[in-house]
Amino acid sequence: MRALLLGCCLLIVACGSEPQPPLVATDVEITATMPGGKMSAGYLSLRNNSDEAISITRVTSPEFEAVEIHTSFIEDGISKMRRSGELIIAPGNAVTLQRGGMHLMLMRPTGTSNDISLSFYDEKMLLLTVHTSITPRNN
Ligand SMILES: [Cu+2]
Repeated sequence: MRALLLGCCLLIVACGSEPQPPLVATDVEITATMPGGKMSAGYLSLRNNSDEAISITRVTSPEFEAVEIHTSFIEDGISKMRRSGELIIAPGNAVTLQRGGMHLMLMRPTGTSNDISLSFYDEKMLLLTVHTSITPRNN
């Protein structure tokens, strides 16, 4: 009986009862769409507190029809962007999505809500859901 109990405890530890959640988002900013526009950009930092690389392959939001992970780059002096595949965060590392670099492209708002939720998935499951508000455009 004792052996069985010990076995259960080990199993729980092995499954990762870590003090911190494996993936943490900070400094989340969602830009307002341009007047008449259909796109917002999302910036944030994602920290991987786990012992394994995290690969984000899909981001969704009920407030937008589509969310893509994009990379900005300069080509012939012009700032462009392309859709990038997965977003990989090494164990113990953080990745910052920011202006001029990787960002989230939030396309075609489904309504007029300023309250946004973003869900981050890997190949298998939901990793994290973040709730935030659109940052007002100051012009
Ligand atoms: Cu983009």
